[in-house]
Amino acid sequence: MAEVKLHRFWASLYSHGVIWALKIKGVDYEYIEEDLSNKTELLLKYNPVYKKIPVLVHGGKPIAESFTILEYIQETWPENPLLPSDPYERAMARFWIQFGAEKSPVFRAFFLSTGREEQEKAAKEFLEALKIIEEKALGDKKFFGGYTINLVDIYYGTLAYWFRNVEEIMGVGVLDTNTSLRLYQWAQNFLEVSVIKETIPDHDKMLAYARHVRKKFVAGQLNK
Ligand SMILES: N[C@@H](CCC(=O)N[C@@H](CS)C(=O)NCC(=O)O)C(=O)O
Repeated sequence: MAEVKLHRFWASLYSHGVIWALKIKGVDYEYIEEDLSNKTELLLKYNPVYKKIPVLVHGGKPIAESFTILEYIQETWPENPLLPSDPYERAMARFWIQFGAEKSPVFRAFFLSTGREEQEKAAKEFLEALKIIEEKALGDKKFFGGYTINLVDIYYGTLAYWFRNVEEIMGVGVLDTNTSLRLYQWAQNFLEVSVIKETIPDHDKMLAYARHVRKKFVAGQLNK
């Protein structure tokens, strides 16, 4: 099998989605940890357009942008499918990933909000988005993919474990049994899947990193 390498950053949610997909497919790969303030020459060469991680390098050929990478993984290693075989169901899975991507400013605003009024507004919009996902995409299923996880689970799963930090930092329950019982249960189920559980970074380390990022945003040292 051609060599597979992944340029990543340990705390990056985008990197995690790719790692989970590779693990589910049973693909062996080598990690290349990037320091985002001092990126390797190779990363800049492989992703000259965005200069961001993750970048997957398969047989010397680089692929950038996490969703493009996830689709590539699915097409290259079809075992343990991460998208439905039915074209309509596949289109629906892509629809919900697209919905999440469009709502990402809402998720971000919630994490970065300061002051009571801003926080309440952000929390309201955030919960509205969660309700739509819960009612229209998840329904009564265990996972978005049914009995097993698919790319929609992977997409929202990166948020599921990030939420735990957000809740702790903001002192607000996001995914709780009162507001979103089914999504809450889904998050619990998702985080218990062995490939997910094994690869999630240490909680305290991640929490410290999330606090650091939020502090920098609030201080205006990073763009919202
Ligand atoms: N749309 C990209 C986003 C990737 C992204 O934002 N990567 C961040 C780390 S989480 C990065 O490389 N940041 C470095 C930079 O912006 O210079 C994807 O889905 O892969």
